[in-house]
Amino acid sequence: PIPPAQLASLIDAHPKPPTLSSYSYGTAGFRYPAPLLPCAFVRMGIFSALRSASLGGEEVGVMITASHNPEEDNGMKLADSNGGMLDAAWEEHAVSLANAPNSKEAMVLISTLTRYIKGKYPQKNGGLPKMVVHVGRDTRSHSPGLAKLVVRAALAMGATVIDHGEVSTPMLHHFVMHANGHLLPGIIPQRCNESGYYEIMAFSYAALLRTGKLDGVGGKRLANTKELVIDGACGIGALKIDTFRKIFGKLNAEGCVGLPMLRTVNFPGEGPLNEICGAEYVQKLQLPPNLYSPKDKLMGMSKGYMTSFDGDADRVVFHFEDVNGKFHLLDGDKIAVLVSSFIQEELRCIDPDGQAVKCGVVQTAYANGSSTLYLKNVVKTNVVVAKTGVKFVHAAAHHHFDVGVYFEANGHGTVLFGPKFYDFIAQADAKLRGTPRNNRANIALRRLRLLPALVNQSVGDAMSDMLLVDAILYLRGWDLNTWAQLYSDMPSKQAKVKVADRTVIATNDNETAATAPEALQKALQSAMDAMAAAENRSDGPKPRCFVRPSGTEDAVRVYAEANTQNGADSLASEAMMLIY
Ligand code: 16G
Ligand code: ZN
Repeated sequence: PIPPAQLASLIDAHPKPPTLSSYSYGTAGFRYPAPLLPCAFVRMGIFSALRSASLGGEEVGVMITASHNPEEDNGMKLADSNGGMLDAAWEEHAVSLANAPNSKEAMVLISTLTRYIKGKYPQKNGGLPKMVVHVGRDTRSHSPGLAKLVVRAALAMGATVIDHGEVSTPMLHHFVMHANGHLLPGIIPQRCNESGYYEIMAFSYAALLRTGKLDGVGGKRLANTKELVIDGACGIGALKIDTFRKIFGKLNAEGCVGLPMLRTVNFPGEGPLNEICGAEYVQKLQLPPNLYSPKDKLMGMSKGYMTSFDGDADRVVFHFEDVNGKFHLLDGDKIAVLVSSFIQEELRCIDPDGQAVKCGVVQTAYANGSSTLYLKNVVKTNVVVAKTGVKFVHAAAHHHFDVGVYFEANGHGTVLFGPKFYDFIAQADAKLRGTPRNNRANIALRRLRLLPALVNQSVGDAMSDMLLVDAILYLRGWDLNTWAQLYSDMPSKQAKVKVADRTVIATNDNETAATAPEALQKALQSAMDAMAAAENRSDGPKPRCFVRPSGTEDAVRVYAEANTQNGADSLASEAMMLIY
């Protein structure tokens, strides 16, 4: 039984900040300047315990981070028991509890939820079912204090708390997914802690590399993929990759072939978190990151092959400087193309008709038009456009495909393997038994079977995605130019407009068209048509632009692309004028 007085006094000790009218649950949870958060964090500690109880005792997670936002901000992402984002209906309960004006009203909400849960899962002792909450935090200076509040509140509810300390967001989601792994089809439960995470990834990655030479195609590290430099954005990813670097050393000693040299730069403390470095900066500005690490650490570093993570390591983009010193960005779209074509080609080695397993890619409106065209025409896969935000693209991948690849252009993405994929593997295994180990179908089977272990299926994961991409390049015997040149991006322009009320702009479900104000979409369409007429190209993607209210900021975002940078810039300016 929960001692209500203790809970109420915990809530009272952290009152609502007078400067904040209400907390809102953005695309990825709560995100505010850190001093505004203690009130919400106490209540979310209580809430997460209730969420666990509401699932009959399945384990849930709380991640304390503000991702790619500046150091001053913090926030929280809630992980449901399948490792994914919190269920939408429960988001509403979370928001109500966060915004209850005082402890008395908060306690009313808590009692209502408690009664509901007890009705759903009656216990012999009349209490709530078991509650387990996993807590993780990024490297922000205020994260430990905020984590403590969550832990105290969850403990006050009677929950068991597993405090993982500093971890990346996807690690926390991975722990939660594996903690409940016995409930999830296809997921073989692993130890839900850091060493379990490293083990499964390192093992499957090394095993994938080992299939490299078998098909006579790849198994080669070309000049510019020998050293992989990781820009950790001065956040958690740098620390965790460093553990991986040590595991690589061990694998090497054990004779594992094909590993690249790993070098980590931009550790916490070496520079400001996410500032002029990291995935958000590199992708939005299309510029290389600043290198904050001391000079001696950078000595002899090649600029050939680099990745940038964001502040909580759930996003990754790749980039390199070519021999002429020109910067090339390989963003989430390029990753989606690489990964989906790899999986599809391997599947076809077993099932040439490609009928057994439905593959597809989920993109957002931000996906470069060239990538969409390439996926449809060259990879010949299905493409679905979903609303921006991980919870939307994840749900779409799950809903539409047996193997659903999703990536936002900003580098957040993963692959989801559905039950039909696992059935396919089991059937292929039976069919191919007794055939020569090194025929192409058997090699493909070995590769495909490793993917669900290497890929973090709970959420996009910079580390897991990085290893997957690297393994594919190695298996294909590709260098970065080959990958970069699969297609050329349409020049694009992103901008934001500060408006008094961003909600006056509304869009259709997948944000590709504005539905309000009424005349807006028509005006955008004629701007696009005029640009298409001016460019007068019969091939390639048509100029495109859209506007949408941001889900994380008080602004309207504008995106435009055209066949020239000037065209994209002027289309974006026109769209901005239409919003003012
Ligand atoms: C959040 C989303 C990210 C999305 C971005 C869009 C998650 C974990 N993160 O950061 O996927 O691209 O919001 O921001 O869902 P915006 O609505 O301000 O453009
Ligand atoms: Zn992030």
